[in-house]
Amino acid sequence: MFRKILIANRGEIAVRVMRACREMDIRTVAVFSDVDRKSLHVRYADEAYPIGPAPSTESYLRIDRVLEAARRSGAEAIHPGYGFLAENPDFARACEDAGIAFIGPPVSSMELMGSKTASRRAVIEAGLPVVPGADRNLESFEDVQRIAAEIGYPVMLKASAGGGGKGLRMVRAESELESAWRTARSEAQNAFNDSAVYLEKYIEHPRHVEIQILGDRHGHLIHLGERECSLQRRHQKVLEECPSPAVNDDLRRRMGETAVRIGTLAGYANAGTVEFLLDPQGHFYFLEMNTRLQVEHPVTELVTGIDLVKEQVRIAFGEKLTWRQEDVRMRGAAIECRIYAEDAANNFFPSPGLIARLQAPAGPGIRRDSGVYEGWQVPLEYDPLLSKLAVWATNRAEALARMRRALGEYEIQGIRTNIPFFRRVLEHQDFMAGRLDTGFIDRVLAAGLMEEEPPSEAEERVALLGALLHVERTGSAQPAATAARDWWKQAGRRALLRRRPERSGGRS
Ligand code: MV4
Repeated sequence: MFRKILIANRGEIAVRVMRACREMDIRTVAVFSDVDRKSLHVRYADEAYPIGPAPSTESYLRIDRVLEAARRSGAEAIHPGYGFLAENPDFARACEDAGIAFIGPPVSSMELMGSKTASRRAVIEAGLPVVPGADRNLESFEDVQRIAAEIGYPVMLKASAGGGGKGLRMVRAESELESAWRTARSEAQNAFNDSAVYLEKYIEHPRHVEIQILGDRHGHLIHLGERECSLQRRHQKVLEECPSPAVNDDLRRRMGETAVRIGTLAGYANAGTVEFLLDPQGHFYFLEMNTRLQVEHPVTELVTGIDLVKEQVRIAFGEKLTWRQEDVRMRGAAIECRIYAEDAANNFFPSPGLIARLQAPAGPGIRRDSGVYEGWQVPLEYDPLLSKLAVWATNRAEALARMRRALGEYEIQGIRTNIPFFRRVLEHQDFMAGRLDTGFIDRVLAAGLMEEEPPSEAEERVALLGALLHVERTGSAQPAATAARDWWKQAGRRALLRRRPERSGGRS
């Protein structure tokens, strides 16, 4: 087995990969930018190398500096995590050229799946389901007009270079087509330096369901079931679960077999994810394939009991898969919340800063993948993901109750987080019933999910009393300094106030 692995990433995913390495008795090498000197992944690693200034283009995206750290440390393999260089075929090639194993798929699979139109064409040629639409880039508006009429409205314009909702335009009628085409093209040009767009039939109220696949370099590919990822905000997932409330054994088998065939046609090895849209009638369509370990992989691990990172390492070393399809069993239900440093009550505005206090949930069925610690400063240069809180229970209802309990135990002070948002989502009737689709988050936010309840009369009286006592004791109308606050006592008081049942007069 490898003796030493470099992790070309930061935050929670770097720590996650290192944990697998430690259990496998593999030494770990961290890389870090100037602002990450004190980060958790640097402290966790056996050794660490600086790779440049804070902007990721000067550090975590610098292939030359990452490879130089690998060479100096004597690492035999590199795990890229997700994001940064994870889906960059040039990086994978540069690793292999340097005689370092890239813990990921073959370069050719990454290249095929990196193009939305090329991967779509390959899936169509194999006779597998894709959303009806064009199988090539559309150069002229006349082409767009003709194909849109053939497909039938509503249609979706998509950037061929794809991703993140950029260059994505839904068009309800022909009268909107020309201006939508122009905006989609210029957005695609700005985001990807490639203005190519193509067309698909617009699927109404779809779910985003993805299949985890795992393949070795000896031609064996299996799937590990699905993840329900419909809860997204601005094309960013916020909560994922396994299994999907919309998938039964038969659908799982059909989607799984389709995913394995897509992996096979791509010559895939290592861990990958095939994304599908699932329409309300239960038809599924290939969307794209992600050639990396995904953020939400823990829910699959909790339900299958398979450690995806360890499998990735063994596969990259050349070992055969230890799991046959018929050995993969899904047991119970898992949910994950992505805990971000952002103010959910203020349009999810980023909230970096000092983590003044951190009290993590614990107890039965809880898994927390964190990249932070109390006393650490969340930098503003990167994605503000603090941790992923995942729970497992014997069924979905118990998993929801367990997640509510875990969120209630989670105390993060000094910065704002989206925990209050999750508390409300987990109490939403439609979410609890499993009635969700990709429009859910926008709908519930528009319906006032995060609106503050005005304080009750009782709360106002308590506040007034507190203010009076403060003036009396200090002789000052200035508020006490925030630094002197006892957060535990405060939290306790808030919780008590919240629980007061005597809310009088017509508020819900
Ligand atoms: C769609 C679609 C409906 N019909 N394609 C958005 C990002 C990209 N990954 C694919 N996306 C969509 N493609 C057709 N033909 C709806 C979406 C979509 C979506 C998909 C997954 C998760 C969240 C979403 C939110 C809005 C729209």
